[in-house]
Amino acid sequence: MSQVSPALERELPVDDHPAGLYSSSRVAETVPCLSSIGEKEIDFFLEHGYLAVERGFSLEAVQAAAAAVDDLIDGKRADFRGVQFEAGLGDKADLTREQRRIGVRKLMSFTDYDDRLKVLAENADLLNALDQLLGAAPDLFQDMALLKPPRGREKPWHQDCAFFNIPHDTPVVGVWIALDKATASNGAMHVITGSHRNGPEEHFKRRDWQLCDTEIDVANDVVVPLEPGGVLFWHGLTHHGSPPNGTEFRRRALQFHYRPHGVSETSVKQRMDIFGGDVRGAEC
Ligand SMILES: O=C(O)CCC(=O)C(=O)O
Repeated sequence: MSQVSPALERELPVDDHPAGLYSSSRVAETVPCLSSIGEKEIDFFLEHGYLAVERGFSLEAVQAAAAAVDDLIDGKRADFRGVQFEAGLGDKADLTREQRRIGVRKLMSFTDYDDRLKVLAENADLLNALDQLLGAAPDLFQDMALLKPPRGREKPWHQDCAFFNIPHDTPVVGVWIALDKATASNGAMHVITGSHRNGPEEHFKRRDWQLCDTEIDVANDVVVPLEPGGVLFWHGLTHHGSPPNGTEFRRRALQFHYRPHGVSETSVKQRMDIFGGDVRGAEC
């Protein structure tokens, strides 16, 4: 049965991204599990800017994490303030529990609120893989979940480092863990293979803080479908995004970002001097 009730359906936002911005003709290959990551896989990551893992976490761990996400949405931790709803949902007080669950787009900073989520970010095999991918001991510096609701919006193409006040040449690795099966139809992640090697690019405030649509190298788009528990690693400068969820069911994923231990913060101005296309009057 669809997760969209007729009442909620009317209020979900219309997606207006240009046609042809995502291609699913190239599909990511995966390595079997986190412990299969070795020299060959690190070389792949360094060349392509991403690495997909078929079974990163057990189904039990993923189901526990998904239940923890629902508990946070349901307000079981009264002190948790990190819930953000999909645009256009009106007064949240009028939503039923099910409508709240499927109306949430993002959870921010949850690992300290539920051990079922924290254990994933601290998993020994994950940290070992990150140690190799970063070439240094990893520090978790951001945790969030993008829970793409039924017919939820696109996340436009961007580089994650455009959001972080850290030196742009700091190696940053994002980790995306599928809680539901992610497919080309429900908004799986897409990456532009090798794009991290071009360095930082200007971002613009359009549908989001994003790369210019006309600059996306769609010919090198790779879609990353994953089963629940599958993991995507990507470089902080890799162009990536996700098209709208065209289905009637939510597509939930956790996201953790790691950087080498001991990196110090820069300022918004320093970040904008590099990534701020609008600020610098660039054309898009
Ligand atoms: O989960 C998604 O659909 C996209 C997530 C993403 O790229 C981000 O939040 O930076």
